Amino acid sequence: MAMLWSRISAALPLNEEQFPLQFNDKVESSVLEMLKRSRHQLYSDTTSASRMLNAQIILDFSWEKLNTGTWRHVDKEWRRVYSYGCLFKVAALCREEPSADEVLQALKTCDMGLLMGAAIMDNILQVIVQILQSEVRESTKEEDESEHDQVKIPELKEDIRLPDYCCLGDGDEDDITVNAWFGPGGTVSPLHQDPQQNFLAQVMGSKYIRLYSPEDTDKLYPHQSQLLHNTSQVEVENPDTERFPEFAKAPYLECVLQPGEVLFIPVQHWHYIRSLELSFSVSFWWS
Ligand SMILES: O=C(O)CCC(=O)C(=O)O
Repeated sequence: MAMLWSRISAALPLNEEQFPLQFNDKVESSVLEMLKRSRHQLYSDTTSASRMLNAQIILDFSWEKLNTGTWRHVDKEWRRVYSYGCLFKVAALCREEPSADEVLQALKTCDMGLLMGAAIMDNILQVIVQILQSEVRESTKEEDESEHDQVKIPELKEDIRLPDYCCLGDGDEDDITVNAWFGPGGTVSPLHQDPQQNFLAQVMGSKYIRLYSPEDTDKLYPHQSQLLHNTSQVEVENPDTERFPEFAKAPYLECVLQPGEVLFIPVQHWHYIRSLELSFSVSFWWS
């Protein structure tokens, strides 16, 4: 693991002056001070305990912010602060001859930053994940592959190819949005519509799906608020018939999507989805 820190530090800015820390005024000055302190520690000698303590304070503070209120209202600045916290924690873990366990902790920390944080410094956490993964691969080459269960986010993305069908439209390939949907049986996506054509590909497990035409929008009782106007208020499989009397009159199509199958959901068509078991699907939105 001796070379690990030199590979990670090569991905970092050369010195403190070149290391960006810019936030808007949503981020309190006390937090900015902690971030600056961690940045300073990155380029100076101190104990790894002290590095870890500062990083953990940043992580704990921003984690509170990420978990207050609904996700869509979380300010992106706090997601960036969280990513910086992850970066400083990885540095604290990997700086001095890390054990195999510390490298795995660093990997998990990067994964959390990639999932919950926002991209910082040209997505440096992604770059560090790749360095850490090659380190883990090298140091465990002789062991049974099945013993390694670290999350492989970049690899997962490389496994997904855009279906040729997405080229049927006039839209640019860069405008195709790929989303992965992973959850246990019983996970429900409430009835909603989206502004693009969609190919929903089922990889693992099966899903019950209902489609309603946009022509029947009036019978589906979309929320009034601007934010949720694309989502129905009706609980599709247990509708409140007194509040939503017209819902039962809306015709629909239904199916169970099985692994290996792809469902075309035309633009603006309302869809309700319930996974029947542990399920993984990928959707491709295109125009
Ligand atoms: O599979 C799901 O649960 C939701 C998929 C979906 O809503 C979409 O692809 O737009």
